[in-house]
Order: sequence, then structure tokens, then C-alpha cells
Amino acid sequence: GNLLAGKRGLIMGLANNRSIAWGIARAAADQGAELAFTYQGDALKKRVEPLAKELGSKVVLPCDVSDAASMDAVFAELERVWGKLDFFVHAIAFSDKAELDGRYVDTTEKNFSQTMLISCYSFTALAARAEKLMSDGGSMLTLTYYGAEKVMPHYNVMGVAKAALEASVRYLAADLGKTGIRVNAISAGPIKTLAASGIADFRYILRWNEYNSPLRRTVSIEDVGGSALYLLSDLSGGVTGEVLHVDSGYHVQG
Ligand code: 0WD
Repeated sequence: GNLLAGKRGLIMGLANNRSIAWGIARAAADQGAELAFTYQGDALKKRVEPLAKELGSKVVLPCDVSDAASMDAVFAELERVWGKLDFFVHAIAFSDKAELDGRYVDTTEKNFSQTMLISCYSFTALAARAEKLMSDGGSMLTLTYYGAEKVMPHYNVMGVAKAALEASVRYLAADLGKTGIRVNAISAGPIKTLAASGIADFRYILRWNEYNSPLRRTVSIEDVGGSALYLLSDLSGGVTGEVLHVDSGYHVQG
């Protein structure tokens, strides 16, 4: 297909071939997009580089979103090599594993701030930088979870951060719409990735979703990739500020 032919996109949050970012990147590359990737720290470099190469990407850069200079460096390099950007995907979240268990009320100030910074503020910080490369419009996409809307077991402070992230999607959409930039989120059902392995009882959560969603199955990174294609391409030209549930319909029933 060629839904994204001629478009250049930045994918952030690829950790390995089970990452949601990988499902989105593969779908985008399949539709003709030219991609750049970032990885967090040297440990992930050796995992991300071969994956990027597999999709023909020549731009693979380090980025820690808790460091402003590191984000600046990414966009300076994209400006140098591409001059413009058509889309970017933010598939990044972090919280202290110890707090994805027990009670939300026991959250520490330190982990609350860190979770909000990396899982919520970073999307806004990156949007501000990406805007400068999107003078002819563009599409920005982040990943969220139902724990933003309803209390979900063990999601705790991450649910609070995702609620703030979903609100920031709406405010960013309002700010950036005048220049044709669209800002949306996908609320994905649970998928067994590296980040998810930090959540206690995750296997049980997967099974619960399988039994209690209209489609009677969990979703895959390919499901998320397919829906991302719609939001990243001109097919969704009239859509902004939206949170699209890719969760086998769990949110209407669960
Ligand atoms: O069930 C799931 N897996 C769901 C995930 C359901 C609904 C939403 N999501 C969201 C996550 O909250 C996240 O926002 O999707 C996004 C992608 O998550 P993923 O694909 O499940 O997880 P993973 O493959 O682990 O990638 C997330 C990556 C990190 O990996 P690890 O596991 O090493 O933390 O986010 C990156 C990192 O590569 N990351 C950072 N990148 C730059 N700077 C930072 C940072 N400070 N912190 C984490």
C-alpha cells in the first residue's frame, strides 16, 4: 500500500520486537513511510538498530525524554536530514515498578513526578519541538490505556498520568489545529510487552480482557499498527483530539 508514501515519521519508544511501537512502525513502513527511530540508552541501541534497519531506516538516534537537551538534539538532527516531519509516534511510559502494585494512595512524590514527566509531559515537550518541523501540517500520536478512565487493578499512578496525557491530547489538538497538525491517542488493550511485564498479575489481566470484551480476544501490536495507520495518514484528515480505543471493544462492556 501507499497510504503514507512520501511521508516522514519519527517513532519513539521502540524497545524490542514486542513493542507497540514496532507494530506501528511496521504498518507505517509497509505503507511507504520513511522512518526515524529513537532509543533510550545504550542497552536498547543494539536492539533498536537492527529493527530500524529491517524497515530501511537510516536515522536512529538516542533520546531520553527526561532530558531536554537530548530531545533538542533529536529534532536538530531531523531538521538537518529531513527539514520537515509529517508524523510522530510517542510510545513511551515509565513508573517505578514497585508502585504498580499495592495502593495508589501510597504513591511517593518522587515517583509521581517521574511518572508524570516521562509518561505525560514528554508528549507535550516533543509536540512543541515537532511543531516547528510541521509547517504544512502533520499527525501526532500517543498511546494510552483504559486505566485513565476507570480504576484498573495495579495501574495506580500510571492511570493518573494517562488521564493527564489524554487531556493533553485535547489541549494540544486545540493549540496546533490552526496549522493543520492533528493530535490523537490510541487507547490500546493490554498487550504483553516489556513495559507490561512490570504490572503485577498481567497474565490475569490479559485473560480477563479476553473473556470480557465484545471480540472475546486480546489485541495484537498489528491491531494497533492498523489503527495507527488511519490516524497517521490523510484517511483521518478530519480527526483530532480523539482517543481511539483499540481494545476489542472492552471499554463498552468491561
Ligand atoms: O498493555 C500494554 N502494553 C499497553 C501499553 C496498553 C496500553 C497502552 N500502552 C502504552 C504504554 O503505556 C506506553 O505508553 O503503550 C506505550 C508503549 O508501551 P509498550 O510497547 O507496552 O512497552 P515497551 O515495549 O516496553 O516500550 C516502552 C518504552 C520503554 O521500554 P522499557 O520497557 O525499557 O521502559 O518506553 C521507553 C523505553 O524504551 N522509555 C523511554 N524512552 C525515552 N526516554 C523513557 C525515557 N525516559 N522511559 C521509557
